[in-house]
Amino acid sequence: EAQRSLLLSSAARFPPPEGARLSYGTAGFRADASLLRSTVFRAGILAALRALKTRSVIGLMITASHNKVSDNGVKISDPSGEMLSQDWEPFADSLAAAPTADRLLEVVAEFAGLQRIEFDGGKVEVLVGRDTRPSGPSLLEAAKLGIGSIIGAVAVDVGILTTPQLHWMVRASNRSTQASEFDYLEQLSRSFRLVSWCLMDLIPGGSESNKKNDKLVVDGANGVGGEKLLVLKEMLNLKDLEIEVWNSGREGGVLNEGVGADFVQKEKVVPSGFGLQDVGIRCASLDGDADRLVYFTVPSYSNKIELVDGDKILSLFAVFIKEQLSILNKEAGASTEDGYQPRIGIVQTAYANGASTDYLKQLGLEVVLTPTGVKYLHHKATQYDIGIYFEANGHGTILFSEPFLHWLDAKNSELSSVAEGCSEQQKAASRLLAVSKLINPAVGDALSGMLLVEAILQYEGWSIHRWSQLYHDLPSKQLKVKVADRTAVVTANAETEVVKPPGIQEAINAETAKYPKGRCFIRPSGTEDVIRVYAEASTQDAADSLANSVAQLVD
Ligand code: 16G
Ligand code: ZN
Repeated sequence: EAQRSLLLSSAARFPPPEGARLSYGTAGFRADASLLRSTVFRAGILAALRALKTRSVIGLMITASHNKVSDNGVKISDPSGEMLSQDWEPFADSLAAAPTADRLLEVVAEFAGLQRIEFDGGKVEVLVGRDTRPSGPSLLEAAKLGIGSIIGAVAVDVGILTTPQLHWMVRASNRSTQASEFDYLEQLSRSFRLVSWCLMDLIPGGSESNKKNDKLVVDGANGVGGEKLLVLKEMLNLKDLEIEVWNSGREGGVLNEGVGADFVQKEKVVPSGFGLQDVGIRCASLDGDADRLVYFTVPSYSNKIELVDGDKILSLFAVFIKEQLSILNKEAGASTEDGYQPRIGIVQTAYANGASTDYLKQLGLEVVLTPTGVKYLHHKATQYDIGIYFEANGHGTILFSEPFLHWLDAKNSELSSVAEGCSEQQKAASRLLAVSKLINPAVGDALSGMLLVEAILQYEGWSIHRWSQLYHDLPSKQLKVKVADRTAVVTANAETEVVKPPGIQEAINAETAKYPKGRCFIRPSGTEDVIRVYAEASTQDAADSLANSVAQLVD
């Protein structure tokens, strides 16, 4: 009864926006910030119920990532740091859509009954983070009131964070390890030092020769990532690598405007603040909430960058891990009898450049595609001992299974007890263990991903150009088409095939067949009211033309 009246009275303050119907899309609710107070309040209720149901710490992140500064959004992190379990999404939608406070109460009561959620006064926490958007503070208040309207749930304001920091903190809280933002930064800098040490000092045939050249210039998208990187840089106190941060937000530029990983990857143009002074230098770009990372170089002759996207980061990680595993296995052949063969899985989406998929398959790796959206890729990657996933847009990470890590640990100690000095095999085990500590296991994380890229490039002794030449991207083109109802398009096979409306796929096939190395697919966006078109072919003109003709089929 107390619960009912508490919920009713707070809900009355947050009527849903008129004429807007929001849905928990690929990455939570997202809209113009002025429409979001009611939705964020309700997301607070959702997070509180999720915390009661799981009896764990849950996260609520207020961000619209790479979208424009006037937008905002909200998404929930599950106890493991993963995205909200998909079976709760329909409930999120009904909560957001409830037209009145009374109806909201009914929706909550019904769902709580169904899920057997008990309001027994047990205390649970929801960590609330936000990015640097000016609408953040007001939405934070809405989230806190939503959480506070469920008895037993407590909102903990963890301040301005990157999305991956929040996911990491939720995961760490539930493993009762140190879980503050400082702990995150500590873990990153400590494990980067460990990785550098393992990769440099344990490098095959010596170390010093690889420590050279090194400067990295980072575009912080005028968002939270740039600011956090500046703090991390202080903690790292690197000698062999100079990190410069542009667009940190401290200089007053607008979030995501002409800057950031999404802009760089889609437009392939030099971000604002970068120019001739950066020619030939290794550059990286984060998105507005720092869960995406791409690299690039600035050529001297044009404002078109040379892009090193998520597919290439994935390839770099895959090459390195495969190398270490084969060192382990080679010598293991003779000396070990456990016969354990870890399974590596590479997870991509249909947006992965065809050249990357071919390259990875040629390395003998198992490559699978999932639909777009971190939740799909992440889930697939958990099914391997080492699952490496990346979207071309730069979101991705490496997941190590618990049994594999135990095996590595055991291997590591076994080897150190038998070998005189340090065998190649033991070095490989140490390297992999170090990597597992650096990389964020909850979600793609631009900061930890960047540190790993830097360590591997040093280890391999590769410049960004050498890295970029692992394979050559096929020219590609992306378009979006505004449609009345994007849900009319239904896809299958990881979005590579249209099943509805009938006939379209045949027409796409017929167009695609006209182009050498042609590949093309369409899919409804999960974040905007559009149908997206992706085309690839052997020349840029061909890719453009294929995309255009398929876009006309959709119109
Ligand atoms: C969201 C997804 C991202 C995906 C993008 C596709 C998460 C955390 N983010 O930003 O992975 O690439 O949506 O957008 O899942 P679209 O559906 O509009 O093309
Ligand atoms: Zn993002």
